[in-house]
Amino acid sequence: MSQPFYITTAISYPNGPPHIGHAYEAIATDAIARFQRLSGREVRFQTGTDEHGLKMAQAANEKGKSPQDLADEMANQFIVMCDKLNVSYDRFIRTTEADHHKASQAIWQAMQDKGDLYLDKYEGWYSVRDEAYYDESELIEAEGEGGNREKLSPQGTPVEWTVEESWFFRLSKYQEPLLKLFKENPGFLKPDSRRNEMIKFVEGGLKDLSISRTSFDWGVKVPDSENHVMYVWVDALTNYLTGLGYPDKTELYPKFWSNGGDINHIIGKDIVRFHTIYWPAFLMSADLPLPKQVFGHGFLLNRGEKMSKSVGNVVDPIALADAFGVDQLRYFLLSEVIFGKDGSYSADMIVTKTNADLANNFGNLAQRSLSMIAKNCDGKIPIAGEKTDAEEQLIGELESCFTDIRSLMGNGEYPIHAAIDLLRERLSATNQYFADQAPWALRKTDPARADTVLYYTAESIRQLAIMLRWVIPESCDKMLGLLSQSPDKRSFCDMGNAIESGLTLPAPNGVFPRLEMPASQAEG
Ligand code: ME8
Repeated sequence: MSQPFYITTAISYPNGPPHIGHAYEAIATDAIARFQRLSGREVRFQTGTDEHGLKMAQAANEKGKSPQDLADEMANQFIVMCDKLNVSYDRFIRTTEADHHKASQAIWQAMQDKGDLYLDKYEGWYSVRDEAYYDESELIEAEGEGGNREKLSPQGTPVEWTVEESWFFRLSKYQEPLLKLFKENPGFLKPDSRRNEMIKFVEGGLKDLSISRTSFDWGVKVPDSENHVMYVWVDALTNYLTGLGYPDKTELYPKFWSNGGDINHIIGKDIVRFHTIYWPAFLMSADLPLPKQVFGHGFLLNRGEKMSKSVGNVVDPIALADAFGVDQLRYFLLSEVIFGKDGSYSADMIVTKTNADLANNFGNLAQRSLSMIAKNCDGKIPIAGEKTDAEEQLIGELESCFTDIRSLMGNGEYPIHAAIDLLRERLSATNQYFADQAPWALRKTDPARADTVLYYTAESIRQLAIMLRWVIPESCDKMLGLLSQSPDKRSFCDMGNAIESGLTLPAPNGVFPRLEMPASQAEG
């Protein structure tokens, strides 16, 4: 039995509704989780919301609400988004839950017991939007939102000079262990380009990290230091442990974390520092095992501009899914964006790509072949005669595609787009096979041969639907339903069980509608 697989997204700030960047991360992580499940692995997939911190407190204040009310309202929208997009999480965690406070206090205590925490005074440039302190040397000078030149964080967000009493974490102590981690373990941070950036950052010298706040109280209380709340990133990162029951170490924790667990964090490129420097340092301090991999995906750009709630050019993922279809949105994002790089989105790109690959390629193939089976074979999978070279090639290439996508998805870089490209090529090749063999013409000259062609076309569709199920689950399940495949016969281990002749099929109907540009999106 292969090792259990734990995969997480970042937990999102619910200071506003989810945007397409959140949807992208959830969909990509879901695709990887589904791929692993189809491969037969035991998977635990966690996502959720990061509800503490000054950013949440300020957003609530601006809206005239309590932070808890804002968190309740917005977290619900994130849950609705995940459910709508078929994101197959096992746990949706909210950091305001009592078990999360307990877990955060437990890791704090473990770091304190190690002698890694001390009380001091902090003075520095703080960005509320990034929830991070910056060094003077990291700041940039640029035009701020008021139009004047001002000091901004490296992310371009406003910073304020802040002085407060604070607990500190001895991050400096972990400089060498972190460099060792990066150097000895090249798989820890992917893609590679992000690793070099982090190595440079650590080599530049690590300062101890301020990890508590006294200026506000919306957070997890520091044990025995009641006027301090934890810096939001300390509690946020701990969510990955909370979801496994930590500090209880009896059930999920040993299965997915401690026993050499295959632990994978999928996050955006802007928060790689928190996940590959602070997080492993906290874990080392608390004597807990480290994740196997942190993957920093790229950003989704709306006509070339970074989207953010603060900037205001947010695209509502639920509206997009309503306009184009859930699987259309999933397919577009996963096939268009090179995983790890930035990608761009527009409404006409979604329409063009999904019409070409889903409606015309996959949809037409299924519709044409299954209607022929309905009409000419009494709605039953026909009997296959001897394979000719054409079928040998068709089936042989599907087999190698199956091997190739598994090896691509197992190489630690998750080239989702490349795996989908291979599948798209197989869809085109199957369409070509169908067109070349022309079973409608064979029907008149050689009906047994026409049956053979229809059989292998149906078998190819079955295999393709199983191989694409992690990308577009709902459509592939519809397709497999049209082939009368029971729900427990739709995993990678069923690839080799060819469809049975004589199986009765339901009346075929279209799985992928052709999209028109909806009027509501025409401007986008
Ligand atoms: O960073 N394209 O929350 P968040 C792709 N609470 N991904 C994007 C994106 C975009 N345009 N914008 C944001 C936080 N993301 C913290 C995380 S984890 C312990 C705490 C990604 O709501 C972003 O990179 O700002 C992050 O991975 C996730 O969405 C949540 O972002």
